[in-house]
Amino acid sequence: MENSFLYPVNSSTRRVIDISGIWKFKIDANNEGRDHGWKDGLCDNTLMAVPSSYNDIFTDKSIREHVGDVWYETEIFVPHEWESFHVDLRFGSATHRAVVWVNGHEVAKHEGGYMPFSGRINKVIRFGEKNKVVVVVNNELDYTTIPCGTVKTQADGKKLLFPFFDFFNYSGLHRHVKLVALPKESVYDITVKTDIIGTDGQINYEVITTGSKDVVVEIIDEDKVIVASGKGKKNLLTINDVNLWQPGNAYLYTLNAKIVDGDMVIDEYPLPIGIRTVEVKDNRVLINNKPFYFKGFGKHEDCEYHGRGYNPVVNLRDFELLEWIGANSIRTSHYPYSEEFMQLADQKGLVVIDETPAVGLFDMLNNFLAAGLGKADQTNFFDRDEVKTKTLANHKDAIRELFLRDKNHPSVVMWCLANEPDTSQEGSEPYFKEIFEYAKSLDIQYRPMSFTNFMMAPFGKCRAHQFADVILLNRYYGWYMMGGPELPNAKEMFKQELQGWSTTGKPIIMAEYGADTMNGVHKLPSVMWSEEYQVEYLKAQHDAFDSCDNLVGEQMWNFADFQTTEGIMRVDGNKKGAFTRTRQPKSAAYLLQKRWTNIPDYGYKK
Ligand code: GCB
Repeated sequence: MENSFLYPVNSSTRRVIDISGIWKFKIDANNEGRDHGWKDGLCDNTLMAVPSSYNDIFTDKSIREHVGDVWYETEIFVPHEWESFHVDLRFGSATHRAVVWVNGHEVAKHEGGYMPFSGRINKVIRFGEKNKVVVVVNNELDYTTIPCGTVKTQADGKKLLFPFFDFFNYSGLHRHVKLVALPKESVYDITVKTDIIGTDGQINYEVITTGSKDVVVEIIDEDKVIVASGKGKKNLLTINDVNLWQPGNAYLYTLNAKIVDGDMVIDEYPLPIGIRTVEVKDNRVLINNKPFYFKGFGKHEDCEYHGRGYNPVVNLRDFELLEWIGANSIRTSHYPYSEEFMQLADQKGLVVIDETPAVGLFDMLNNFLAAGLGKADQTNFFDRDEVKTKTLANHKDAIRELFLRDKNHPSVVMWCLANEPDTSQEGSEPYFKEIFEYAKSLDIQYRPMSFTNFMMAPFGKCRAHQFADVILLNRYYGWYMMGGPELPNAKEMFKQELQGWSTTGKPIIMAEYGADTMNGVHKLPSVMWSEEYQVEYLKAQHDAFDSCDNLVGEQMWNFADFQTTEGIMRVDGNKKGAFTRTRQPKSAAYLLQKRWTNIPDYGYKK
C-alpha cells in the first residue's frame, strides 16, 4: 500500500514526534555522496535548519545556486513503547526529490517537491536507542519534471539550473519531519463529499482502513457535541440545522473515524471538515448555492532567509493582511502549499484555488533573455516525445497526490491543473484532454477545474480552455505590453479580449494581473515601477473587469514581492507585490482595500 496522505495527528491511538530542528548538512559539490556511502553518515558537515530552504542561509554564492544533491543527517530516538506500532518517518516535502535511509537502509524515495511522503521503518530501527537518519535531496529539473526547467553543465563540471518559471528554485527540506506511530490496523484514507439540503447538511464519507475490522464515524461540532454518527466504511450522515463553512465565516466539524473491535478502539483519526457546496452554473461560480466573487491574490511561499521553508509566523501575518485588505481568496501559485497553510485556510474561511506544481510547460519564454536573443529551444514543448510520455505521467502523479492530500479541505473550491502552459500549441490539446479527463475521474466533489491561460494563447488561439470549467486568465495589459503612456489603450484592448472570452459562456477569473513596483519610488506624474503607476495600472484593470459580466473574480499578482532567478527583468526578485517581501503595504494595497471591502463576497454579480 502507498503511504497514507492523512496529516499526522495525535489521538487516543496515534503518536507523533516532530523531529525538525538543526540537522547535519552537506553540499555534494562533486556529486560523490551516492558512490561514497554518505547514506551511512556525513563527515565534515555543516548545520542546517529543518524546515527551511538551504539557499539563503550561507554567504557563499555557490551554495545558494547549488544544483544537484545536498545531504541531511539527524538522530532519532524511537521509544520502546512504540514496539507494537507501525512506525513511519514522514516528510512534509523535499524539493524536488529525495531518498531516505535509516541506519543505512533505504526506507523512502519520492519525486515531486511539494508533497508529503513517508517510509515504514520498523524493520530497520532499534527501539529504545538512537537511530541515524540520512536524506539526500536533489533539485535538478528537466522537461519531464513537474515543474519544468533545464540544467546546463559548464566546462568545469558545475551545473547551472534554468527554471522555466519566475520564482527562485528554493530547495531542501521545506516542511516538518515527523515520526508517526500507528496502530497495526489503522485508518488509511478518508474522503468526504458534503451537500446542503434545506437547513440540513449531508456528509457522504468513505473510510479506507488497512484491515477488515468495523468502522464507526462520529461528527462532532465546535462545542464538542456529537451531532451525527454512523457505522460502516461508507455512509451518508445528516446534520440538522447545519453550520455551513462560509468564506470569511468558517465552521468546522470533526469527522472522527474509529476502527473498533467490540468495545475496543483500535484506531481513531479526527479529520476537520466543513459543510459547503461548490458548483459552476452558467457563468457563475456558486459556493453554497450563491454566486461568489473571488477577491485576492496569487501568492508564493517565500520570505527572507527561510526561502520556501515553512514559516508559521509569516503565514499568520499573511492571513492578517489578507483580512485587512478585504481579500477572500488566494491561488496557491505555483505549487501546493504546506498542509499547515491549508489548515489555516479552512479555519479562517479563506477560499483556495489549489494549484499543482505544473509550471513551465512551454518553451518560448524559457529564460527571458534566451528567448529575447532567439536562443530558446525551437521544438514545440508539447511535440516532444518525452513530454507526451514522461511529463504527462509526472503531471498526472502530481495531480493524484495533490487531490489525495487536499481533497477534504473545505477551503479548496477549485483545482488549477497547470500555470501558463503553452496552449497555443496543437499538441497541448490531446495533452490537456487527457489531463482533465484524468483529474475529473479523481474528485468525487466534482470541484471546478482549470489552468491559467497566458498571454501567448489569447482568445481564439487557446486549445485547452474547452476542457476547463472556469477560464483563469493571467494578463499584463499595461505592463508587459503597452505600458506607461499606452495604458489607456491597453485597457481597451484588454476589454476586447475579455469580450471574446465571454462568448464561451464560462465564468472568468483574473488569476494574474500586476505591475512591478519598487517600494518607496514615487513619481508625479507616474512612471512605470513607481507606486503611482501600480495604482493607475490597477485602476485601469478594475475598469476592464467591471465591463465584463462573466468576470467573477480578481486575484492580483502578487500578494508580496518574492525572490526569482537573477536577470535584467528582476530587481532582487519580482516586485509586483501589493506588500513588500517583509509584508508592509505599498500604496496599491490601500486602493485594493478600498475596492475589495466594498465588493461583497456573494452577489456582486448576480
Ligand atoms: C506570470 C507567471 C508568474 C510570473 C508573472 C510575472 O504570468 O504566471 O509566475 O511571476 O507572470 O510577474 O511575470
